[in-house]
This record gives sequence, C-alpha cells and structure tokens, in this order.
Amino acid sequence: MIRFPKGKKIAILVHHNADIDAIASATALLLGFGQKNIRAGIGIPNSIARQAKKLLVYSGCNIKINPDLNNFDVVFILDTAVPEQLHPIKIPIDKEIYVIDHHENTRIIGTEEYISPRRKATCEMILKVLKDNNVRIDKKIANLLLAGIVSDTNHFRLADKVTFKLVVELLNYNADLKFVLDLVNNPPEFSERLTKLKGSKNLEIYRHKDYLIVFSEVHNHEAAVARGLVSLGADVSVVFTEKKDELRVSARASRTIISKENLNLGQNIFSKLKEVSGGNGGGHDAAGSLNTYHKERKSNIKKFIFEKLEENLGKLEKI
Ligand SMILES: [Mn+2]
Repeated sequence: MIRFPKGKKIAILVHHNADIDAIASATALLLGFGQKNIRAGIGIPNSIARQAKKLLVYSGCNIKINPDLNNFDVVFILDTAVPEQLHPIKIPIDKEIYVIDHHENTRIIGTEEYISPRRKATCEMILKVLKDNNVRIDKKIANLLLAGIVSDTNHFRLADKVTFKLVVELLNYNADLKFVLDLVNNPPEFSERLTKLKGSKNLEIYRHKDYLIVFSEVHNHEAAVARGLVSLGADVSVVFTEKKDELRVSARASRTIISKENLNLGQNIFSKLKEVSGGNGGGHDAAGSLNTYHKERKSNIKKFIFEKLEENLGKLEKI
C-alpha cells in the first residue's frame, strides 16, 4: 500500500509525450496531495500529447516541462515503464522514488512500488492510492480518473471485470461519462482529415472473394490514411508517400482478413522488403510499414507487395 509521504515536497513525473492516462493520473494525484496539504508539482519530459491538453486544462493543474528535481524531496513516477521514457529527466539516486504503473516489465526500481500489469490504466491504480490515503474523491478527480480509464482501455474494449467495477465506483463519485467522452474526444487536425479524404479519392481497388484490397498515394499522414481506408471498408490498405529524399509505405489490415486468412502484414510482407527496397520494413499482423531512401524503387516495391498479397490470399482482380 502506498502511503503519502508527509512533510516533504513531491515531484510527480510521467512519461514523455504524456497521454491521457498519464496526465489524468498525475493531476488526480496532485489534487489528492493538495487535499492533504502536501506540496507537490507535476513534471513532464519534453512534451505532452495533443490529445491530453484538453484534460490538463480541465484539471486546473500546472505542469513543468523538464523540471529541476533538486527542488524536491520525493519523486513519484507514474505510467512509465522504462527510464528512457523520462529523458532528459534523470531519476535521482539520492531521493525516495515511488513507482505506480500498469505496464508489463517495468524497468524502474522504486523505494516504494505499486506495479500491477493486470490493470488496464494507471488511473485505476491511482483511485486505490487516493482512497488508501483518505482523499475525498470529488467530481473532478472522478472525471479525471474515468478519462484515463476510457482512454487506456480504448473506450472499454480492453476493459475487464475489475475495470467495470471501478467505473461504477467512479460514477457513484459523480463522474459524468458523457462529459468524459467529450473530454477525451480529439478529432484529428485539419490536414490529416483532408489527406484522409484525398487518399480515398484515387484508389486502385482489387478484389479477392469478398475482400477489398486498396492502394493509394498521398503527400503525408500515410498511416492515418491507411487506417482510415480500413475503417471505410478495405480489408487491406497500402498507402505510399514520397518525401523529398524518402519513400514511406504504410499498410493496415482488417480484423476479418487477419483472422480468416492468417494474414500478417509485418511477417509475411513488410519484413521481407529489405532487399527490394534497400530500406527498413516491419510491423505486426494488422500493420506494416516501410521507409527507404530509394525512391526510384517505388514500382518494384509496389509489385512486391502486390505479389506477396496474391501469394497469401490468392488472385487479386482489379475492379
Ligand atoms: Mn497508461
């Protein structure tokens, strides 16, 4: 059980490019410290993720980018699995370190630790820490924690029984689910939305059985376009982007084609592109990507991907 240290000044740190679960955990904990008159501040390495900014404003808390830890006695590290995620902040060796995290294989050693890889969000764990220290869970804290859970469970898709129990508890503390869903909703920026629409305009479409395979080319946001094409109905999308001195390819596959055809974009296709592309490719079942400086090899790369798809699925018919 984590007990709040008394009479000490506490730094709360989370991982760089802090996401919603990180910011929600840190701000809820800071508000809890505030209730107990414990002096504390939040420190973030380098930057906070765009999608977490609304939440930070709602919390009313301040953060400091790359703070000087000499001004603190104790450091709480939340939602951070490895020291590299704190760069350029270094974990002090002469201070008490509290680690609260839900990641697998956390590599940060604390003087006090609450590490539970079974939990789906650090916010789930912060609720327990706050209650163990008799913090009153007010509406704001409840909303923050619920936001972290909604975000890290991908809107409850990864939630388990415990998550739902905690969610009901937060609702009883007056968390407002509709408000929280608005808080975590961040539509992509204009340029990404425009590119997605453009990318779905000049498609090459192929068919195999009831599967749809599409090829597209855009000037940027290739991964977002590839994802968008699958959500529009493609089973495999392959999107090319030519930069000044680089060619990038991003591909996505639908859940259906992965499970029914055993397709693995990373293993079957993108990890085998090294020779043809002279670049680096890889991925996993649902996603493949490639970067290469050899722009002139574009048509060969496309031909290779096409042939590998036919090898794995069967003949592709142009429609
Ligand atoms: Mn998390």
